[in-house]
Amino acid sequence: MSKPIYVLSGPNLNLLGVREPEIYGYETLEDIRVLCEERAAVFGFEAVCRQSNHEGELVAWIQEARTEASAVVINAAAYTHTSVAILDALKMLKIPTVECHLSNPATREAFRHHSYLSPVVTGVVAGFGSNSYLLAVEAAARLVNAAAAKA
Ligand code: CA2
Repeated sequence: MSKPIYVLSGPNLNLLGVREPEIYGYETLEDIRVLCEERAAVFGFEAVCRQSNHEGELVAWIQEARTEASAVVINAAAYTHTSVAILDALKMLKIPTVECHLSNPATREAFRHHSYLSPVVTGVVAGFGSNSYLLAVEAAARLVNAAAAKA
C-alpha cells in the first residue's frame, strides 16, 4: 500500500465557507477533505487532510511527511507570503510537493504576489476554488505513480 498524500492547510482556512465566500467559495474545509479523499482514491492513494493556525505545527507535519507521505499538497494560506520556516521544511522533502491556493494570489494585493514556497515546490495550482485542491491532489498522485512505474 502506498504512503498517503498529505493535504495541509494553513491559518484561517478552518473558516472556509463561513466568511468571505465571494473570494474563497461556499465549500467548507470538511467538504474539501471529502473531495480530496475521493480524488486521491481514484489514483490509489489515501489523503490525510490537516489544518492548523500554527506555523510550527505545519512545519512538524511537513517534517513528518519525509518518512510518512508519498507527496504533499499545501495551501499555507498567509504563511505562503511570510514563512521561511515552511520554505526550509519543504526544501528537505524528496517527494513531490504541490502548492495550492483557492484564489489566484497574482491577481490580488501586491503583498500576495510573492510566495516563499513557489521556488521549492514541484508545482503550483491557484485560482480554481476548491478545484485547486483536487487538481493538486491529482497532480501529486500522477507524479508519484509515474515515478513508481519507471522504477
Ligand atoms: O487563495 C488561497 O487559498 C490563499 O492561500 C488564502 C489565504 C491568503 O492569505 C492567500 O494569499 C491565498 C487566506 C486564507 C484565509 O481563509 C479564510 C477563509 C474564510 C474566511 C476568511 C479567510
